[in-house]
Amino acid sequence: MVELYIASTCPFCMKVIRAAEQMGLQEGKDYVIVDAAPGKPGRRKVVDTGGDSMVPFLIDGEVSMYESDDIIDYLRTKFVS
Ligand SMILES: N[C@@H](CCC(=O)N[C@@H](CS)C(=O)NCC(=O)O)C(=O)O
Repeated sequence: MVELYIASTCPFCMKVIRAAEQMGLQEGKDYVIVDAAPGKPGRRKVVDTGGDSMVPFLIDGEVSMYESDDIIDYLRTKFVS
């Protein structure tokens, strides 16, 4: 399942979540949200996987990416198009 690493204070993260909801995607079915606020275990996973301490971050199997617009495009291609 797609993992979305976010921080609740991050507007780029909220943009991704809003877009996912607008696509009709369901948390727990299509994607899981992982708290990646600074100091949380999710942030460690972000850094270990992608090399940067930045959110939003998507992991889907071997695929990973940081940019919110790229993440939205990825979700649209995977689930909608
Ligand atoms: N260009 C990125 C910007 C992401 C960004 O600036 N994220 C901020 C939080 S809103 C961040 O991760 N800052 C470092 C941190 O929170 O430690 C995108 O659109 O996804």
